[in-house]
Amino acid sequence: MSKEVVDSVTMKRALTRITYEIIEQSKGVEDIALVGIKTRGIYIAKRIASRLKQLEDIDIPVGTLDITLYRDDIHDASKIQEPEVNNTDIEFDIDNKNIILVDDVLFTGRTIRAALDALMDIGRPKKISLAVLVDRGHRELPIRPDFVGKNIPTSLGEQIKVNVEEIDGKDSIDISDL
Ligand code: 3GP
Ligand code: 5GP
Ligand code: MG
Repeated sequence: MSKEVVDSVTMKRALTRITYEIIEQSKGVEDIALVGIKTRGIYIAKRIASRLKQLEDIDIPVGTLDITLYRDDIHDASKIQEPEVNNTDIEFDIDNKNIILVDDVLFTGRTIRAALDALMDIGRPKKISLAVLVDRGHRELPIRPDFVGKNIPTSLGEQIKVNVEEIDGKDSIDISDL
C-alpha cells in the first residue's frame, strides 16, 4: 500500500527553498552548473534551473548523468555491485565550475560516488555539492547532501516513490512497503 507523504504544494516549496539555499551559499551564481542524475534527478535539476531563472534571472547550464545500478536487489549484500556509469550528456566545460549534483532520492550513497567518479573523469570542477529532494537514510559511504528537500526516515523494507509531473503526471512523494 502506498501513502502520500509529501503533496505537490509542499514539494514545490521544498524545491523553491533548495533554490534559495543554493543562491545564498554560492558566492557568484554565474559559476554554477547543475548535473541531474538519471531519470528523475534530471527533472529535479531542471526545476531548480527554472527557479534560478525566475529568482535571479540567470541561465544555469543543466547536464545529465545516466548511472545504471547493476544491483537488482540492493538489500542483498551478496548482490551489491558498484553503480555503473552509462551515458553522460554534459555539453559545457565543468572545469572551475561550481557543480551541483542533483538526484531525487539519496539512499546508500553509491550512486553519488559513481557520479563523482564520472565528473572527475571529464574535468576538474572548482567545487561539487549535492542536492537531493529526499534523504531516506541508510548511507553506506561517507556522503552527505548539502541541500535537502525532505528528510524521510525509512526502514529497509520501505520504498520511496518520487512522482514528477513530467513523467508521472503529478508531483508527490509516496512511501510504500517493498
Ligand atoms: P529514477 O526515476 O531516479 O530513475 O520508481 C522509479 C524510480 O525509483 C527510479 O529512479 C528507480 O530506479 C527508483 N527506485 C525505486 N526504488 C528503488 C530502490 O529501492 N533502489 C534503487 N536503486 N532505485 C529505486
Ligand atoms: P543510492 O545509490 O544512494 O543507494 O540510491 C540512490 C539512487 O537510487 C537514486 O538515483 C534513486 O533514484 C534510487 N533510489 C534508491 N532508493 C530509492 C527509493 O527508495 N526510492 C526511489 N524513488 N529511488 C531510490
Ligand atoms: Mg534517481
